Amino acid sequence: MTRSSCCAALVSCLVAFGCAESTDERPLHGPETDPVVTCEADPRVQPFFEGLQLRGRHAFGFVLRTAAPAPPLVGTNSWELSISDPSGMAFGSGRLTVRASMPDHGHGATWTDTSPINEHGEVEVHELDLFMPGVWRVTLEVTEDDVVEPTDTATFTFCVEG
Ligand SMILES: [Cu+2]
Repeated sequence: MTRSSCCAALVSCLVAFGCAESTDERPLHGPETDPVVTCEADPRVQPFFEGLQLRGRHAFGFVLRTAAPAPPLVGTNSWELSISDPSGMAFGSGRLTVRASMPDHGHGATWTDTSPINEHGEVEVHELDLFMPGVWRVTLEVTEDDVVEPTDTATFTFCVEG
């Protein structure tokens, strides 16, 4: 049941039966009445598909080539990405740092993954631990060799159902 149909059902219940004055002690929210967590219709989330491409503010390209599982599920996820420089050529050096957070819950992930980008601009991330259902924001930072600050960043926002 979606949240809106849940509310509609509650309103019609109040109108028809005067539930507000009921002495029934059963809580309105609990295991039987809470909807299954879904955020697919959330306007912030992006449809998740293999081949999804993002561009950073400094024109680096980030392509999510493969994801296992696809779409992402609660638990450990593995992604393969390709990074291109502002001219569109493979960015074949440096490293990719991945961070994750849940904006609705006000918490981050317990991990940060930094992996080397190979000479073809490819990078694999194997330990993306998305440990709760909901909206996840995953930030990708590409950093050149011998540099501390990220050269460019991009953010995926997507729904992990549960
Ligand atoms: Cu959370």
